[in-house]
Amino acid sequence: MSSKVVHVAIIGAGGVGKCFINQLSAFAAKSSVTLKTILLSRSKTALVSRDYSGINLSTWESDFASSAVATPAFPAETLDFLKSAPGPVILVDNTSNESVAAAYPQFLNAGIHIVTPNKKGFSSGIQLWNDIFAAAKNGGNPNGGYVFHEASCGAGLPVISTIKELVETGDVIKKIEGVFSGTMSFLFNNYAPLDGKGTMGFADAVKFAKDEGYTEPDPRDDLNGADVARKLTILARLSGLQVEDITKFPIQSLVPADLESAKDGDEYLAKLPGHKSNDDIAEKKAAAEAQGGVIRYVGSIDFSAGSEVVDKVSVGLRTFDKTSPIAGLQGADNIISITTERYNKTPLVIQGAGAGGDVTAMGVLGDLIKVLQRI
Ligand code: NHO
Repeated sequence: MSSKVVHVAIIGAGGVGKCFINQLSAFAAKSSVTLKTILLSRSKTALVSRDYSGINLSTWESDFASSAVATPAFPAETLDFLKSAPGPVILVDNTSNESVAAAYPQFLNAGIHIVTPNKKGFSSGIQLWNDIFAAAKNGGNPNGGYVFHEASCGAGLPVISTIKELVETGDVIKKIEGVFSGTMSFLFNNYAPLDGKGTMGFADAVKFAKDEGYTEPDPRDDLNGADVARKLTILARLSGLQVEDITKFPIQSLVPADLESAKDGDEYLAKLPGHKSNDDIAEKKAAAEAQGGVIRYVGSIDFSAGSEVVDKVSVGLRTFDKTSPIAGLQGADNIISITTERYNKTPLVIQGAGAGGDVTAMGVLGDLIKVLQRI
């Protein structure tokens, strides 16, 4: 008996994409479904299996290096190619590209399934969120494709699936708070460690986090708080709070205003030592220590606070008692604490590595497996 064939199109092969391809390759070798990767693209060049027979994943890196095939135009050419596949297609978006995310509704409406760690589709304007789920099978369109985005918050940690299940089973979310950024976690765990022995200045701690590979290529993309704000927007929407976009609640940026215009991450890192903003953060660190606490960069959604999004959602530095689980985090770990009607006295807590290629790719492959189980 021949096995079912499912086609996979992978857009983006950077840090997460490479890990994903390795994991997919190992999974495909033991899967009862025949998985054929028909597209593997980066911004400029691609591998394309025009006859839909599948790309050889064991040699993809060398094949890619010698490929002169231009990446098919997106979305039109890519959509036409995928729609003509002789069977179901799962599109894996491993980019952080906003225009790729903006085209999800078209792909879903064509019955193409989407799995992605890209936050843009789910944390930009609410209209895109509504359009994505109106087009998706798991949003009510019987002819649409499935869409899953577990790794858009907490990498491979089961944050999104847990919140969805709480809501679907009739629980009511009261509060979500925690450390949502692996970069910010690593930065503050080193800058303000529990033992009070942090000797690095803030600028050195930022550089250390960058050198250890934890920050985005331009560290300002983590330090301005937008990454955490995007994750909170996703969780708030899943919990039933209509957040229009990330401009609707306060975000404490740790990038000083005059360094926002630095031309790139290198210029920012070069100008940060000696900048007055380091003294401001050092003062906050000292004030926290004087109270027996430490500063951590956190996000919070308190569904009972006030009546507007601006009252309920916030992102920024806060002081935590040294005995609190948030203060005691290690490395680049995330911790997400969810208080609900059911988990009322003791919140449900999810904790573990929240950044990095392998754990993020695991969330994406887990989503791909969810699609395979449903089609
Ligand atoms: P890269 O390494 O920049 O790779 C992006 C790839 O996309 C490149 O190959 C580029 O050529 C390709 N690309 C861009 N536009 C394209 C286009 N139009 N067509 C074809 N290819 C295109 O990015 P990463 O690190 O691999 O990230 C990929 C996605 O995963 C991003 O959306 C990112 O936000 C998401 N993600 C990454 C991580 C992580 O740890 N690296 C996490 C979650 C999601 O949980 C993690 C996290 O939040 C990290 C965060 N910085 C933190 O908590 O500190």
